[in-house]
Parts: sequence; C-alpha cells; structure tokens
Amino acid sequence: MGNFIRIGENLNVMSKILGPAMKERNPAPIQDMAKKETEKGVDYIDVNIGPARKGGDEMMAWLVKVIQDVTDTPLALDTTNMEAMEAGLKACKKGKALINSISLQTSRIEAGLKLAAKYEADCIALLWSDQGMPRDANERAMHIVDFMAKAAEIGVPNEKLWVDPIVSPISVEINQVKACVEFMSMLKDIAPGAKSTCGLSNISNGVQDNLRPWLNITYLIMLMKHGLYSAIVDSFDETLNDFINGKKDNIVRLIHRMMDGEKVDINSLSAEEAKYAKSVRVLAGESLFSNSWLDI
Ligand code: THG
Repeated sequence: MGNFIRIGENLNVMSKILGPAMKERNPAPIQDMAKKETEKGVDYIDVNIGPARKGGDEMMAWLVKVIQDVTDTPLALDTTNMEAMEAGLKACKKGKALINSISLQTSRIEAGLKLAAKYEADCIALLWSDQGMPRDANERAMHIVDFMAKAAEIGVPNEKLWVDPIVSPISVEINQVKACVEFMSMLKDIAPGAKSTCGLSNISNGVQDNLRPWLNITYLIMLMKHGLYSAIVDSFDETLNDFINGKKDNIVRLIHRMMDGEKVDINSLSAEEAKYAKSVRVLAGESLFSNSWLDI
C-alpha cells in the first residue's frame, strides 16, 4: 500500500479559521496549515474554496502563491468555478496541479477538460451530472464511459483521469455507500488506465468527531480492496497513516476476509479488531447504522 496517494483535506473554506483568512487575504493561518499538512507527508494539498462565485479567480491565484511560498507539495485545486480553476492553474508551478474537479454537467465538462489539456494537468472526474447524484453503480459506470469519450475527444487520456464515485454519508443513504464499493470493483474493466479517488470523510459526515476515523478508515480499506488509487483525507489522522504505511495489515486482512464473505465471530476478536469488524458490517449494509454502532 506504499504508493497510495493522500490528498490533504484540511485547507478548506469551511474551516472557522481558514475561511475568514482566505477572505481577508491573511496568509499566516493558510501557510501554517500548508506546512503542517506537508509535515504529515501528504502527496497533494487540497485547496478548497468551494463555489466562490464572486472573485474566486483572484482568491485562488492568491492562495496558490502564498502556499507555494512555503511548500513544494503539489496542489489539488478544489472549486466548481472554472475561472478560479484557470487562475489557479496559471499560478501553479508546472506539473504541480490537480484539477478538483470536473463534473459531467454540460456547463462544466468541456471547459474543464480544455483546461486539463491546456495546462497538461491531471483532473478528478466527478460523476455528478445534469441529473445530479448518480443513483447506483450502473449509473456511475454509464457516466464514466461518457466522460472518457468526451475526454478523448479533447485530448485528455484515461491516465490523467482520477475517477471520483462521490461518497455520501452513511447516515444518509446506505445504498449509495454500497454502490461506491460496487462501482470501484467494476472500474478497472470499464476505464482501463484511469486512476481513482474520493472524498473519504464524506462517509462520516454528521458522526461525532472522535468516532469518525473508524468509519473513514474501514471504508478506505474496503475501497482499496478494489484498487482505489488515492483519497482526499484528514491529513492529521495518524491511524489512517499507519494503515497506509502497512502497520495495520492484520486488520486490513480481517476487513478483506469479511468482504469475501467469511463469517467472523466478533467475540473472538481483540477490542480494536471488533470495532473495525462492526464498522465493516454497517458499511456493507449487513447491520443497521446508528450512532452507537460500535457499542452494539
Ligand atoms: N470529492 C472531491 N472533492 C471534494 C469532496 C469529494 N472536496 C470537498 C470534500 N468532498 C472533501 N473535503 C472535506 C473537507 C473537510 C471535511 C470533509 C471533507 C470535514 N471537515 C470537518 C467538518 O466539517 O466537521 C472539519 C471542518 C474544519 O474545521 O476544517 O469533515 O467528495 N473530488
């Protein structure tokens, strides 16, 4: 698992400290976060300004500049505003930008792919269309086929596409949680050469902070069974880093054995193993999720 690509999620406009710092063009908190994420060894720093309708281009260009003043870590430019995206790409050192993201929406796909071609940047292919969220694994499969066709037309090869199935919270819709795992198992046949990624923390949105890592990590290991290439993650989750660095391979094997249908007796497991096993059960839809899923 040594080559797994981590994109740090922590530099985002939703943060109570960083949001205002972005608006006030106050570089210190932003540079501080970029340095801390770099210390944690992330492969990319996600620079998330959200929709940023007004002045997004100036904000993104400014952010890229102040971040590149303190770190050489490549940047994932996270915005739905394509003018802001281009401003960020222009400001980025060559080969250091990942476009996050291009959706299938008619208003975005062509402009986004043209930017990917022009700046020779990899891009995240977000499987969100004019109809909104895909309903199941098959709709995701149809979307990526359409996306690849459009990308090929504009000269962006599969190797530059990081497919994002769109992870949604377990508290909202278990069928969507299962659909992303199923879709990952289909992806290498549908999209040869393409890479993959996801916003991992979405899975535990709304769950008590100290319990979120159990769901995040278990879901990551489930998706990795089917070849997930990268994920947008909490840079400061040390346990997640341990998993990526091969320090928890016994638990990885346990999770994968359960996915292969092995019936595991929770009472025979260590306390730590039992928590991951219970998390597999709720994420696979085998037992009902509630906020006390680790206790019962
Ligand atoms: N796919 C792609 N890009 C994405 C997402 C995705 N970008 C945004 C998001 N989803 C991934 N990034 C985050 C960032 C923060 C959190 C979750 C996902 C998060 N933050 C804490 C919270 O809201 O409670 C803390 C916020 C803070 O103060 O920093 O959960 O799916 N391509």
